[in-house]
Amino acid sequence: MLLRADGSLASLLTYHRNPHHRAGSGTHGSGDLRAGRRGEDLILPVPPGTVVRDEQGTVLADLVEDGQEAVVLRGGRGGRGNAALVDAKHRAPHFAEQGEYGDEMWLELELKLLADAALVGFPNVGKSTLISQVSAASPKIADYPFTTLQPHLGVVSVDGREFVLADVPGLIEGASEGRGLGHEFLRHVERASVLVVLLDPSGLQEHPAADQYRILLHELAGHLPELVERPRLVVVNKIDLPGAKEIAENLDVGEPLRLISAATGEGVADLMHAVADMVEQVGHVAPEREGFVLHRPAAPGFSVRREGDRWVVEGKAAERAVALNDLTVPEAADYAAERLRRLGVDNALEAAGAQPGDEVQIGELVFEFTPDDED
Ligand SMILES: Nc1nc2c(ncn2[C@@H]2O[C@H](COP(=O)(O)OP(=O)(O)OP(=O)(O)O)[C@@H](O)[C@H]2O)c(=O)[nH]1
Ligand SMILES: [Mg+2]
Repeated sequence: MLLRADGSLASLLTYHRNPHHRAGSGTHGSGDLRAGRRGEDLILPVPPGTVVRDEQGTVLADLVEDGQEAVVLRGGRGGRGNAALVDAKHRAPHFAEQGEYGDEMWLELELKLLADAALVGFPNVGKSTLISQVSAASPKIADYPFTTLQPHLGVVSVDGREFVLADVPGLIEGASEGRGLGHEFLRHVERASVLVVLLDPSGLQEHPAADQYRILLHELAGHLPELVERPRLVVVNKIDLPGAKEIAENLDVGEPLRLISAATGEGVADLMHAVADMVEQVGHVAPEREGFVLHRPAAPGFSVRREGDRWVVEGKAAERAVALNDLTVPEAADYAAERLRRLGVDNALEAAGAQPGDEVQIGELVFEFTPDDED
């Protein structure tokens, strides 16, 4: 099974709704010189920024950029046909291998904060109101500053396109020097490839809208100069309030303004289209992470444990060694025994204290331990 980062996806919602996926099993090898077919690969698309963990929480892959892939599970190997099992001792084997079932496991998929667009504005301008209007995110909304203290992410769908919008806590004058947790909040803005600056024309703000804009740019630049070069949209919210539209229409910040009311929804759909367009132009975020880390699952091996007066050998490689279709054929049994010895199963059993004649179980097969004296 293969996971592939796909830039056209922005969420893991589909795996939430439909968590089970399976790749094909291998087919059996056969005696008429034919090998079994390999189980088919399953490719699961995930959004860039997806971290893949196994059930123990070990990171298997960190898919950062579009197109990156990670093999997390192998499909069942096809059984080898008799022709492939020929060796010095077995010139015409009358046995073939069984196809394997693929492995199965639960994977934990986590999408790291990678917003395409971030809402930037003074406290109380309506950032949380807006994100809760356009996405499933539902941060607390209240008529006092600093209601939001942690970034919230929402996935916005606009005619088949998706992007991730972040509601970032409000910024204030001096934020870039650390005022009002400024550094912390500004860090969330760094990763977004598009900024949506929200201004509040109502008298509820300490500063008039034009000043809000000037101060915000100053703080962005103070934190990270390149933030003012980021593509951005400038938006005036709350135009439903009495007199607010007039103020907004007379506002000149040297850039085109979009007027909306997050409360009534006026202008909101148009704004989301514009954000989606801009995100598309800029491309999804290239996050600053260590890059692509791929951790392969541990190589299949085997383990030996005692169960009552029997030794149980577990693990893919050992089970594969005895997965011959007919172990009652003496040469097949020899062949299996040889493979087990080469894997080190004999030595491991001996080291664990197995005595000649003890019962050993591998998969369905139970046999007597008969260590080879050759080595
Ligand atoms: N009339 C009107 N009120 C709005 C609008 N948008 C937001 N509000 C109100 O403004 C207040 C602040 O809204 P929030 O969405 O919490 O503002 P915020 O920008 O997230 O604030 P912080 O999290 O503190 O930074 C709330 O009382 C909202 O109901 C709007 O379009 N029109
Ligand atoms: Mg808020």
